[in-house]
Amino acid sequence: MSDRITSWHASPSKPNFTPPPGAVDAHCHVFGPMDPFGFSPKAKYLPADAGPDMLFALRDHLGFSRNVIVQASCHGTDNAATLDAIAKSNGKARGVAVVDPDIDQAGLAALHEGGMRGIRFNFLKRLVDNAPKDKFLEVSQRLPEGWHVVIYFEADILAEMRPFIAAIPVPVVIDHMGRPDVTQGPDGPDMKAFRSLLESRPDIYFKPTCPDRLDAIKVGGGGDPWDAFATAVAPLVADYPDRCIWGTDWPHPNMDDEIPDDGHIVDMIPRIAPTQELQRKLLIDNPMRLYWPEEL
Ligand code: 0GY
Repeated sequence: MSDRITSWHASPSKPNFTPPPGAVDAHCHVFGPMDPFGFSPKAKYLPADAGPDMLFALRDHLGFSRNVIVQASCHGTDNAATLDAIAKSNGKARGVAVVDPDIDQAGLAALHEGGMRGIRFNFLKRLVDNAPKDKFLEVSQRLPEGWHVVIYFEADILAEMRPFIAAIPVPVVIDHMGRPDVTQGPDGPDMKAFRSLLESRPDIYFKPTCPDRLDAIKVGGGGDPWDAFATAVAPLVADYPDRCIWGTDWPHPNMDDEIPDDGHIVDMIPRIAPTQELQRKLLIDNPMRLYWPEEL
């Protein structure tokens, strides 16, 4: 693999929106540092180091209180870098692991002890070589108490994902709403299909996140300030206020052009969740229920 990619903004602006005290950035990652946390031999991208110090500095700069760190595909099923970041957070971070589905119960218990509260199943072919649904279902039946499953897929496979999602025995969180085409608008086919998935069971959460990916110029969107994203997503948050959690997606894996300004990403929050009540649910109540339920 060639050069290491720097996928994040060097000096993100201070957002105009001030997150409420206790707000959780519930979708972010760490990359390494590569020494000592090397990347997976199967990684599809090789990022520059973006370790916990950088993540926590960004958290403070943007006005957040906590992080949920999602194990990124470049680290494969070795969760050491994510666990290290959680350990360094003084209790202000928890995580979502990616595991070999053959992991034993002691391995799962150790991840729980290290602050993990869920596992992620990634179905993006550009990120992972295979996604064995039967094995994913088996491991999802023996997760530690209180865990959930995070699923990342794109809108074109939503229909084929439905029986799999229906069979998962714990709550489900869908990354980036299953990547709908937001330029279709709030009533377009992708959003309609996603709403129908949400209607299929009451414990599916979603992340109304990643305007920079879903409303990018290179996919036919308008780019920052991501108006199509705001138009398509605000009604979804309004209709499912108890089922959404939000995150920056820093350090924006794989973004090699149109790198977003994280201050602008935060300024999307009042555009998709315009009231203080919606903001509290999106940024505090819903993520706390999934990641720090003992503090409620
Ligand atoms: C995201 C999105 C992406 C990457 C990963 O684990 C990952 O590498 O999640 C992506 O490339 O779309 O949410 O981080």
